[in-house]
This record gives sequence, C-alpha cells and structure tokens, in this order.
Amino acid sequence: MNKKSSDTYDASQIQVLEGLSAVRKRPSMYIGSTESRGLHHLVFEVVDNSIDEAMAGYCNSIQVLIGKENSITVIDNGRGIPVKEHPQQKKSALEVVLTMLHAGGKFSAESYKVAGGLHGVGVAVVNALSAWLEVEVKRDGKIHFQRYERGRPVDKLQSRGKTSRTGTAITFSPDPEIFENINFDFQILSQRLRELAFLNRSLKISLEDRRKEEKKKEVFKYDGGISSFIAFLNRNKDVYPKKPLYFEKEMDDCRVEAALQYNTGYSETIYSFANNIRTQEGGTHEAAFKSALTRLVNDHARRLGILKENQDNFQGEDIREGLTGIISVKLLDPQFEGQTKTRLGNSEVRGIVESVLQDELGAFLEQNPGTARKICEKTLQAARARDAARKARELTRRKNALEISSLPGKLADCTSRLPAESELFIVEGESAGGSAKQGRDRHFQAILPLKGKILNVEKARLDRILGNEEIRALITALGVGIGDEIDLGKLRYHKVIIMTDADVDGSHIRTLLLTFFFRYLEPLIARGNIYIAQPPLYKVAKGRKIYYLYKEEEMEPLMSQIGRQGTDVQRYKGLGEMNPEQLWETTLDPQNRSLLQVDLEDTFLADEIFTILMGEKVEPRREFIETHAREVRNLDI
Ligand code: 0RA
Repeated sequence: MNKKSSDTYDASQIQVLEGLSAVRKRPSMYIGSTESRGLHHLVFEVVDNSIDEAMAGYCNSIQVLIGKENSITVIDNGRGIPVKEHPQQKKSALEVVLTMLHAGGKFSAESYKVAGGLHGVGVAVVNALSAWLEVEVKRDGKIHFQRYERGRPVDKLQSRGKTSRTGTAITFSPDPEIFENINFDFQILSQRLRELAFLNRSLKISLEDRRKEEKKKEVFKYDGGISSFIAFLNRNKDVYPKKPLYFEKEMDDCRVEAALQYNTGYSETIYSFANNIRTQEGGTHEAAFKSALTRLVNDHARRLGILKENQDNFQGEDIREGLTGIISVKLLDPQFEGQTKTRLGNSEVRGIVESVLQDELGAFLEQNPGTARKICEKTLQAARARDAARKARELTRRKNALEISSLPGKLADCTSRLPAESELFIVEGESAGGSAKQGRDRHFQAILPLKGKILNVEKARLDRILGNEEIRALITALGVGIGDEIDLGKLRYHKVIIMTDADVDGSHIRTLLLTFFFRYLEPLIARGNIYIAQPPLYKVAKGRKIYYLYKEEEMEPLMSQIGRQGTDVQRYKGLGEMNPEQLWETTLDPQNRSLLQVDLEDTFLADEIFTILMGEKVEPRREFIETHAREVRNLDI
C-alpha cells in the first residue's frame, strides 16, 4: 500500500467517526426527537430499507420482532446488503452502509425508495444510536455476520456457514444513554406496519412482541392493497359501492394506485401517499385525484339531468361528502415541498393520475348507473345543505373583534384581549357554570356554560349543526369560524378547556365536544389548543387539612398515611358540588390544576373511535366498548 492511498484511507476513516459522533451529539437533528417518536423512528428507518427491497421487487416478507429488554429485530428476504469490499472505502459495503451517513443511496439510483427520502436518514443513524447492533446477511451462498457497539464494529465481518437464501436481519438495542425511555409501543409499530402492508400489495409484514410470557403477534398481508385499506377505514360504516373502486396504472416510471368508496356519513377522508410516505399537505397527485373526480361527477350529473342547464357545477367538497379515498404514487425522484415537506411537487404526476381516473372511474360510472346516480344525488343533498349552512353561519360570524355585542349572551368573557393568555372553559351545566364564573380569574379566564347535551355532529349535516344553539354559541365565542373557513389568527383563546363531570353524562358530553372539534375544528387539536380539565374525584378532610384526590388509586396510600379515624371523605359527583373557591383551587388555578392536552396524533384511529362511538351502527359500538373498555376510559380521562 503506497502512502497516498493509506492517507486517503485514514482520512475517510476520520470522516466516518465524525459522522457518527455528530449523530450521537445531536440525535434530534437526525431522528426528530429522543422521545417516543424518535425511538420508534429507529424501527421504521430499518423497515424502510426492507420496504425499498420490496418496492424493487426483491422481497415479499418482512418480520419485526420486539425482543426481551426492547431489542428490535427486522428480518427481510430481500437481496441482502452487499458485503464485497467497497472500492473507495476499503471496507465491506455492509460496513459502509452501517457506518456512513447517507451511504445507502449510492448503490442503486434506478429504484423506488422510501429510505433516504423524507424521513430516511439511513441505517447508520440507527447504528450510531444503538448500544449494540448485530447484522446477519444471507447473500452469495453464505451467511455473514457482524456486531457493532455504539456505531463501531467490534470485529471483522464473519462467515457463519452456507445458505441458498438471501436476506438481511438487523437486531438493535436503542442506547439508554440517548433515549430516556426505550420501551417500544406495540400499537405505534403495528399501526405503521399495517399501513405499509396496505400500501405494498401482497407484501407480508408481521409484528411479534416477545417481551412478555404471553407472546403477541399480528400479520399484515393485503392482496387488495389500498382497496383493502379503504375497506378497513370504512369497516364500521354503511358503504356504496359494496366493493371499493380500485385503479392502477404505470406510466413513465410512475406507479399510480387509487381507491375510493362512499359511506353514508358526511365527512371527507382522503389520504395521499408518495413512495409510502403520507403526504399530509397533499400535492399534485391529490389535486389531480380531486379535480378528476369533480369533473367526472359533474359531467355525469348533467347527463342524468340532476344538474340543469342553468345551474352551476357542483363544488368538489360537495362531491366528496362521505368519500373515503386513497391515492398512492411511487416514483423515482419524489420532490417533497411545503412547510413540513409533505406536499408532492412532481408535476408529471398530475397528468398520469388524471388520466387513470378519467378512463377508469369514467368507465365505472357508465357501467354502474345505480351507484352513479346515488353519488350525484348525495352531492345534490350536500350542495343544498351547504347553502343552508352558509345562511346559518352568517349568524355566527363576527365581522370584527370590536363587535362584542354579537358574543353569545351566556358567555362570561375575560377582560384580557390577548388570545395567548386567554382561556375558555366550556362547562357542563348551568350550576357548575355559575360556580366557575364566581371562582375564575376574570382577567384571563372566560366561562361558557353549556346546558345539557350538544348535538351529535356525527349524525348531522353542517346546516343542522349550525342550527344548534349550543354549538353556535361555542363557534362565536372561539371566533375562528369552522371547517374550510377557519382563520386561526382569529382564535380568541389559546387554551380551550373542556370541563365536565366525572360521570357517564360528563364523559358523553366530552366525547360529543371532542367529536365536534375533530370534525370541524381539527386545526385547533393539531395546534394543541384543546384541553380537558381534571376536577378532583374526592375531597378528604382531616382536622384542618384538606386533600383533593384526582385518581381512585390515590385513596389507599393517603389513608395509610393519615389514618381513617376522624377522616371525612366526600366524593364529588359533579362540578356543581364544589363551591367557587374549591373549584378555583382544584381545577381552575394554573398553579395547582392539571390539564390534559388533547392530542390526536393518529387520525386514522381517532376517526375510527369517533365513528364507532358516535356513528349510526350499534353493533360495532357495543363490540368496541366491550373489547376496548380500558382505552375508552383513557380517551375519556
Ligand atoms: C445497499 C444496496 C442494496 C441493498 C441494500 C443496501 C439493502 C439494505 C437493507 C437494509 C435492510 N434490509 C436491506 N436490504 C438491502 C442493493 C443490493 C444489490 O444490488 O444486490
């Protein structure tokens, strides 16, 4: 080896070490956070590499195992990570992939990829953030093995016998020096793995939890692809047509799949994906899906005479009422744009998506006149309802901030005009409302008492919802508008706090309110503006000392601490039983209270829960409550 090449070797070596220590120094730069989200990201990072093998057509099975002590194993039957010596790096390609940032992409440019894309940071990052990682590659007739600790190989690549198979198995153990909590959540993993299985038709993905004696295993494999995804999302709804529509086409290296189905509800659910990544901000594929659908349904409504010559076209949102749709594209060079880099920018996708819908959805509508008519008629109903809603909405809209007179009569507003410090308490019942009004700090706390139950928004269209006095009062008080017309800059309170009794009625009202926020004011949930107050369950008095208990489990420890003798225990059945001072002390005072921030990270799950709890079908609701009694209570805390 001459001096020159040995120099280069040393130099590249240094660069590698620097790369990994940079990852360990600032892990959040690479994986977003070192909390739960970042921890789970490690798994998805490895899985994404296996998914790439599947998208390239070399892998049809991926197994994920959660081991004892929270190690993760990802096994695939792809080509296996190459093990030959890397010509420039003078070490095995495997080691390059596992120790150099962004090394993955250099191998094969001509394939569809998730890894290295939007979230992809490469398996080297997973390696750097693991206490240890072991990799086994089956390739070229042999089994190869290597172990790493905190990103560095502890020995050379070893041979562990012969095999005729190919594939990669990576086992890693997240480094507790980096992650505070390394406990993997089965639900979080299963949710995304299921989604990946929907998005990659016929790919088998399994998840097995081996942490407890009683092992848990789920296997996802959907021969219907995103058509099965639609069926899954609509599984508790009344649907038409019975089988979701499904279209696919490949053109100029762009694979397009679309699926859709209507349900008898009123909300629109469209999910779009590019290379298996959810494009939350939409993009060319989603826009094309919507515009093609709008054009086709309008054409059809005219042909059927449902739209008369002198009438304007239906609007897209009316056509999409009750629609569940998925558009998934796979392309070689996805361009992600937008604030959160989740909007697809590739313009060539537009024409391809439009043409597949034009041809195939067009043909479907021709051949299925019954369904076509049903879609057009539902659209007509939606358009009429929206017209009525517009009129009702005018009543709720505040023209400018000074128009205090239009605020609802029963709102006890705060004196502050700074939304950032202002809080709105939505309180169940007039009597609790009265206590809250007296007990609050009127400078920054406003109280809106709601009488009785609000309307179940899951079972009503917007015009009826806006006809409901309680909901109108709430919308007016918030000031942001509703649905597509939301203007977050007009939000009058940055904390909106739901305060209901700790009983069945209270939890029902809370769910009704949350459903309303979820369906019509989701941006407030997404921004973390919605909270749930936690009033105490018990007041325990002993002598002059008073204890408030917020959880059932706090009772025993307290009793063993202070003794039962001469102790007075009062169970609060409702907020109304507390006097204004007690309410302030326990539930309103920012110094003492505890609030739960409502966080609907997983909108699929939230949609499902609200549909089941609030929707038309009784049977799934009973089943859900029986099997998920504990989660429902958690949702309901
Ligand atoms: C680099 C190049 C090739 C495959 C892979 C990496 C690869 C990485 C991982 C990670 C988990 N499973 C994986 N499977 C494959 C292409 C190999 C070739 O051209 O034969």
